[in-house]
Amino acid sequence: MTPHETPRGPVDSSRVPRYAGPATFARLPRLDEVGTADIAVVGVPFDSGVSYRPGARFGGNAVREASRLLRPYNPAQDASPFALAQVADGGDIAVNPFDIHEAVETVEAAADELLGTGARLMTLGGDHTIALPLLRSVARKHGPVALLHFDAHLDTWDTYFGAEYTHGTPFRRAVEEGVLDTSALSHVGTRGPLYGKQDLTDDEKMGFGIVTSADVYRRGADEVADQLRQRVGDRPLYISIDIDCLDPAHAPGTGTPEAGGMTSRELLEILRGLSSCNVVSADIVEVAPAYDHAEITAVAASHTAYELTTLMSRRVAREKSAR
Ligand SMILES: [Mn+2]
Repeated sequence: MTPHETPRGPVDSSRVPRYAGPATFARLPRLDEVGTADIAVVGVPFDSGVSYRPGARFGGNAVREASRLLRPYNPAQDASPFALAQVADGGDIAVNPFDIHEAVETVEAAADELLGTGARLMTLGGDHTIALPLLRSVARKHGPVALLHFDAHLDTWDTYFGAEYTHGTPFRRAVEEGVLDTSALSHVGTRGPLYGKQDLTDDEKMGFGIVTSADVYRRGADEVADQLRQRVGDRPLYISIDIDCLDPAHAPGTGTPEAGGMTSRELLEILRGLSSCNVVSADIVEVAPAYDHAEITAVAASHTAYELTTLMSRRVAREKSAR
C-alpha cells in the first residue's frame, strides 16, 4: 500500500447489520481483496499439540464471529486502528492435523511469506504450539525478539511423552533456538500447580521474569504495564496471549483452565499500557469454543485482538509518518 492510499475499513454497519455477511475479523476485507496489508489477521486451526482438552482448532473462527461487534474507534487508545493502517483478514493457514512437525513447518513458511510482504501478523490460534514457528519467522526478519507471554502456564517445559513440539514447550524450544532476546522475556498471569519447584528454576535460567496473576491483582495493571514497558524498551516485541491467562470466569472456553486468573479488564488495561512498544507480531491461542458459554471466551479474545491490532496500527502510522 502506498502511504497516501486510504486503508479499506470494515463493512459499514449502518448499511449491513453486524450479524449479517461473512465473519472476517472485525468485518474487515479479506487480504486477497486489498492485495497487501500492514497487519494481517490469520487463523491457525491446529490443536494436535494439546495435553488436555482439544478444540482450539475451532478458536480462530469463534474469535472472528465474536469480533463482529468491534467498532472502528478505540477510545481507550484514542485511535481508529483500521484507518491508521490497512488491517485485513488473511484467512487460515491450512495445517496437517496428523503431523505436528509438518504443521510447524507449514506455519513457519506461511508466516515467512506474510512477513515478507511487510505485514505484521495477528494470529488467531490454534494451540500454543504455533508460537514456535511464528517466533522463528519473526526472528528471521527482526533478529531475536522480546517476548511478553500472557498465560496461566510457563510453557517452558521440555517434552511431553517424548514430543518436543507441544503446546507446553514452545518457549523452551524458542530459547534453545536463539529466536528470543533473553534479556527481555516475561510471563504474565502465571499461576496454578507445577510439576515441581525445578520448573521455576529452569524457567528463570532461560531468562524469564514472572508477573503472576496475584502480582497483577496486588500491584494493579498500570504498574505492571510500566514494568513490562521498561523491560522491553524499543526492542522488536512479540506478544503471545494464551487466553487461559484469564480466569475461567472470563475465559471458560479453553483447554487447560486454572482458577485465580486475571480479569479481562486487567488484561486489556495492561495491553493498553504498552502503547509505546514496537509490537511486530502477536498471537492469541487456546480458545476452545466447545467449552465456551455465550461466547464469553471468544468475546474476550476478540477484544484482546482489537487492542493488539490497535497497538500495531498506531506503530505502523508512526513509522509511516516518520518516512
Ligand atoms: Mn500456553
